[in-house]
Amino acid sequence: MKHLHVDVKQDLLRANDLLARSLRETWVRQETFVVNLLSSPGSGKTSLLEGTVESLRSSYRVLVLEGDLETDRDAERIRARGVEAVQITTGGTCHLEAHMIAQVWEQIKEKTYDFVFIENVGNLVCPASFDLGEHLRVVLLSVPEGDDKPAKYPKAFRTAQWMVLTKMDLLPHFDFDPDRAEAEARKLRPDIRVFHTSSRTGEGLDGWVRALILAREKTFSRS
Ligand SMILES: Nc1nc2c(ncn2[C@@H]2O[C@H](COP(=O)(O)OP(=O)(O)OP(=O)(O)O)[C@@H](O)[C@H]2O)c(=O)[nH]1
Ligand SMILES: [Mg+2]
Repeated sequence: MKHLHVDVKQDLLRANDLLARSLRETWVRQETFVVNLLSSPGSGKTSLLEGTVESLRSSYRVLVLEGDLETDRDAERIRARGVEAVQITTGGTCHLEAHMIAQVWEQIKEKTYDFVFIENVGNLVCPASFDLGEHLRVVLLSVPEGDDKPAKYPKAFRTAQWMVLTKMDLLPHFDFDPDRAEAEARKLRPDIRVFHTSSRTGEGLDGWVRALILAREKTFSRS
């Protein structure tokens, strides 16, 4: 039985990866840059996205897919910024899977976007195993969570190209060392790119948005 369990999981992951690959091919054709955001509950994913879409919306076509166990509150927060958002409620599943994204894409396939942001379900473990076809995976770590988290939840930090240290305005109140968090993450992924942001003060948001625009251009440049 133990082996059967493992095989089922492997099959599931293989099917997910095949579907994710086909989603990525579609998005490359459409020049849609897709970003998958992962973090613990409450690390500031929606807050970061609120500021991000606000900056991008005048020049780019932006869509946000919001993954949650229940409620469409996060999608409402994005819509309040004048940007399209689709809520995917997983009804208990602790991560998004490629077939959930594919279902959304079936509905909206006639429309194209420059940026799609996928806010994964708040969880630092499960989402790390599921490729959603994204071009860029970003893990968020907030100051109150502690700088030891990369070592404790390695897969999220090993599979993300970028890490955002969020809630930097809270640094004076917590025993959090950004350099230690970065060093811990680099042990898992030496080339991880690190941003420092605060959605409260706006610190670091311009640099983060500029980096996203450049990453999109680089992905679709035909040099
Ligand atoms: N001080 C401070 N608080 C923040 C910052 N960003 C977010 N918060 C607060 O942290 C809480 C959670 O923020 P969200 O953006 O909802 O976090 P999330 O990661 O989207 O949460 P889930 O979707 O539930 O996983 C809210 O009360 C925010 O106001 C920040 O930069 N500084
Ligand atoms: Mg959220």
